[in-house]
Amino acid sequence: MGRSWRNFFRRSKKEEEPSEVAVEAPEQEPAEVVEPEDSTNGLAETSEVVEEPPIAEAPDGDSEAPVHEVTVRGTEDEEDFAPEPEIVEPEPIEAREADVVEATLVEGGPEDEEPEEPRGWFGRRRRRGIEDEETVSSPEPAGPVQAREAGVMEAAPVEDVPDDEEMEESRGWFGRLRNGLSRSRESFVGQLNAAVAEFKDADDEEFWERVEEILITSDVGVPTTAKLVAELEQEALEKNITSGKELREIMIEHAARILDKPVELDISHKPTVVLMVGVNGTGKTTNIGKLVHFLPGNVMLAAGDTFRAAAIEQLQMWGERTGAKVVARERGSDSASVAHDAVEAAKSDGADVLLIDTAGRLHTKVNLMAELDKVKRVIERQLPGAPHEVLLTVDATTGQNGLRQAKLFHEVAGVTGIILTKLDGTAKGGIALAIANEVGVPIKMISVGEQIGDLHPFEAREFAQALFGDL
Ligand SMILES: Nc1nc2c(ncn2[C@@H]2O[C@H](COP(=O)(O)OP(=O)(O)O)[C@@H](O)[C@H]2O)c(=O)[nH]1
Ligand SMILES: [Mg+2]
Repeated sequence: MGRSWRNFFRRSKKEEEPSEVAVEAPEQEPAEVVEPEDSTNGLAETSEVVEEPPIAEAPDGDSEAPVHEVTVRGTEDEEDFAPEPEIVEPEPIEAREADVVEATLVEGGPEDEEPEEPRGWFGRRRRRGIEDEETVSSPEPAGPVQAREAGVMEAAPVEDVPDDEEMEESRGWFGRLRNGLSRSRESFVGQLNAAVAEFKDADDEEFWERVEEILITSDVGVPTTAKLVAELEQEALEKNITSGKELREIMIEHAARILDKPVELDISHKPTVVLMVGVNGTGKTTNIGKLVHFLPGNVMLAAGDTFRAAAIEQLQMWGERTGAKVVARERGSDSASVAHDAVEAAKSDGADVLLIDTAGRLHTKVNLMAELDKVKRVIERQLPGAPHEVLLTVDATTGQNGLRQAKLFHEVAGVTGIILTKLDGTAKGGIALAIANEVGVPIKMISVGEQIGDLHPFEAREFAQALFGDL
């Protein structure tokens, strides 16, 4: 089974009351979803600067700006964006839940072996004497794989035994995840299926080349494909694998290993400050709204996207729906000032978690860095050690562009976790592998639709199973 919200949040010891953490939130559409206004086609690399309101000096530590009121002026969007990524209407929930599929358990392969000379595409390139900047790193030792625990529940410590409600939630989620990933599965897994059906033995060079081609064109990317195929080929040779079915099991195992990273969200501080960053349109505000439903304790929101039309109302709407207090200033204000006010308010109100939205405009790296840096510094000054988590939303539909964004934001803002969004509208689910392998930041949550229940903690094996399973 997958990871539930209950064991997703790391809380301070005295708060760890197992009884009432994450109750499954009601599945309702947002009353009014603000039209997606922009695209996520990567950050501009040029020195062209998008017009922006002047960034005011960082507010003083003791500045008192009473700001729980908002005046919004102007409705048109001043931003200059590339075309919107295609978003497929999510299927109705009933249809998704009808298609619940049990996760089948797969025996793990060897976990600690160091690969010898890499084989596959990378090995072949080496043998051909082609230099490559990308090095194939040895596989990380597999951590505890959550999904396997379902099969050994008797042996697990008592607190790990999921209750009926969690089991139910997990099954429902897996069906939804599978559905969300159906476009990815149909596209590249469909092709892999055809290739694997013809698999006979691990010495077949053409077969491995075909697999590499499919993975590379499915946004898994060159370095990660090289690593994955080298590992697969090696294991298939060692174990003398001859059937497509066994090969698929190894594939799931190795993909899960690449994806498997610690995903807990640290909310043990009081208040815990979570900064949400990412390019416009990738899902920051919507996923803040969804996350509020699952977070235990008293949650406060800060409308740090002061630039985009309607961003403040969008967050306030989520505040109304969830009962979370929203700290905001008028549009065009300095977002660092909003962050400042919000941290003050969270401290004085005794909030447990403060989620801060940001703008993430498509502009230059220098400006992005200056802006995020300023917001972070202001937060740190108000509350040493904060922000405790910096979450980055990456829109899966943008494929390799999303990977570039993740690298850049991590460099600029020190990202602690990624929320991979819009996996429902894309055939590019393979991007998760590239992100996990190349960015070095765990994917902590994934989103497969616009509804509250479409956000979920990430679980490596479950994801690999949903992506590669049932070829
Ligand atoms: N299909 C789909 N749409 C999503 C998902 N996450 C967010 N969205 C939609 O993407 C659009 C942009 O989201 P928003 O939160 O405003 O992005 P922001 O600019 O980063 O704050 C909204 O219409 C959301 O409802 C998802 O997982 N799947
Ligand atoms: Mg937003």
